[in-house]
Amino acid sequence: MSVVNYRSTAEFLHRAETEKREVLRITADYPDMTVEDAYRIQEELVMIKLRQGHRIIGPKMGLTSQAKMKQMDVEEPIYGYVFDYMLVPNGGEIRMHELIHPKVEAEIAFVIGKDIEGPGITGAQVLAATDYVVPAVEIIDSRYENFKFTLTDVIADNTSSSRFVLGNRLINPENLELDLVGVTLSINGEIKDLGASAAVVGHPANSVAMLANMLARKGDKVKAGDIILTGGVTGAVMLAVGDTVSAKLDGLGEVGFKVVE
Ligand code: 0L1
Ligand code: MG
Repeated sequence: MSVVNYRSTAEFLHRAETEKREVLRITADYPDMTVEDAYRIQEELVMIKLRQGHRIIGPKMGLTSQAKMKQMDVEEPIYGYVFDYMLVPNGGEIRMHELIHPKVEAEIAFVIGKDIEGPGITGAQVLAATDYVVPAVEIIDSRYENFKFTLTDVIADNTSSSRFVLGNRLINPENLELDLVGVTLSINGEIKDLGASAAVVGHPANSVAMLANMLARKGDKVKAGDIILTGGVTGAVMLAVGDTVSAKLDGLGEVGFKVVE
């Protein structure tokens, strides 16, 4: 059994991101890698980015839909982190030459007002600690060849985090039935996918609760000021240069961007 070198594996994945180069999945070398190993690599990757001067905007949740969990054969979602350099202004541009093979998914983001410390956190406690919800799109860009990976590969790769866009409207979550938000994801005016927010573990607040409970296992918590992407309401759709992307979320508004070379 090979022993995972967390630091050098994180450096390998970091280079793949900065050099915009897809790489062979790391489980080809470390077939016995555990979920715990994968999060240790992710922590090293986060440290590299922090040492470079990047700032964490918040943790994010991935694999939150039944479809994605079934596809990856897991019973709980995974988390990663989004950073300041990943934030694209609403209506702004993402540059294809900075990325590998990006896909987009529509999400609901939570702006957290008070610390949320697990274990045992519920969706209701999350809603009480949330200042606002915001429409969002996440651009995921796995560093692995052909977006092919196992669960541990994708955790180590910071859950494919790459870019994200937040809408302009901040909505008080009390004013919405957050599990009943209808969402469309359009590219160049054509609907490419649609969904309902209950696809995110029954209610997007449950996703933040699960995050708080998972972070508690390593003595961490969801913090006041975090902006949290709760997981894809729609599936992820491949992007191409020239695309104009728009997500419409009932009661939350619209958010989008363009893809340039
Ligand atoms: O945000 C996400 O749900 C991405 C999780 C990683 C899986 C993927 O890259 O599709
Ligand atoms: Mg996502």
